[in-house]
Amino acid sequence: SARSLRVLVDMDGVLADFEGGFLKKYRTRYPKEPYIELLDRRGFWVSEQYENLKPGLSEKAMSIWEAKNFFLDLDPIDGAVEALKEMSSLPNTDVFICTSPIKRYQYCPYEKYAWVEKNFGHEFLERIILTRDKTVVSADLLIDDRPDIMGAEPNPSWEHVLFTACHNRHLSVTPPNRRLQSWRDDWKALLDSKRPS
Ligand code: UMP
Repeated sequence: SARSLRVLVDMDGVLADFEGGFLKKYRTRYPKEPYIELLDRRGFWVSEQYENLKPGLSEKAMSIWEAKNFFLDLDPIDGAVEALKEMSSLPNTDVFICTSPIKRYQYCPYEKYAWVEKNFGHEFLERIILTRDKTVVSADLLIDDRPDIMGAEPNPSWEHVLFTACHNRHLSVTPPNRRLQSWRDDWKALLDSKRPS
């Protein structure tokens, strides 16, 4: 078939280590406050788990990712840079980075662009989709660590494949739903399973 496979790849938790970057800066800024080890993370929302740990802590958590250089300083997830570059170079494959910026917009949208340029190169700036609603973006696949992806479109065109992260690894994913365990997992087979035969 002439049509290319279109893949949306999420940024935080899939390409950029949001959880690791958060915990490191949180502990540095609030050394006397309790924190949650990555092994004990449950649920997509860091802010909710911190609020449950101690009332008032969600504001301190949010202050970390709302600060200048938080998104810019994130380390890439293991294997992500190599995998995404290779994916983009495959024939009949269109790759987009699809990410939801926080609503406190002073730094985040700019830093997401700068992070992509720094880690993937200028040409990947063509590939960024910033949206708070991924359901209205059409694609064959969405690789994302958020379990519940909802929005205006009740029947998104993509298959959501759950990318394993500290907060979602205990969730049971049952067929036909699928996981990608990491970038060392067989993402090429996943893409091939969606290609027209
Ligand atoms: N985020 C929050 N609160 C949290 C955890 C994450 O606002 O407790 C933000 C960080 C990202 C966005 O900008 O949510 C997640 O975007 P996606 O990974 O769904 O694209």
